[in-house]
Amino acid sequence: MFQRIRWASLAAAGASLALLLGTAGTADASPNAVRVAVLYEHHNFEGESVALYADTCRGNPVPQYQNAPEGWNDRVTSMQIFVSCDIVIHEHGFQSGRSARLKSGSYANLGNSHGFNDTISSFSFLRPWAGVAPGRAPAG
Ligand SMILES: [Ca+2]
Repeated sequence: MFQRIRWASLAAAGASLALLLGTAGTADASPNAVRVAVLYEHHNFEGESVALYADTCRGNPVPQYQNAPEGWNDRVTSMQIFVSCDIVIHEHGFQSGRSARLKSGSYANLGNSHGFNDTISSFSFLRPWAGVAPGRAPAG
């Protein structure tokens, strides 16, 4: 709820939005977006962070980040994922390379747990109860 309110106020701020992103930044947010994850630069949720937003993970097509948010390619080491979506992390852009599907939870060191230290380049969001394999969302 707080995130929705914050985004609304940021959107109203218009041109000043870019100045406010910083360490608590948003990425590709829309007015109906909910926060689905926070990315962190270092292990144990330290260093700079950025949130990922999606309108929903309950419909098709589910949203994707074809590339990491600006400045975040090959940088993420820990991650928190909230209950709204499962997230597939991908080694390369456009959902290519190695991948791993992560359910909601706290991942303190993606290098140790999944071999993904400073290597994530794109994301897919999946409905939490969907049993499909990681990868691209179904087309239209
Ligand atoms: Ca990469």
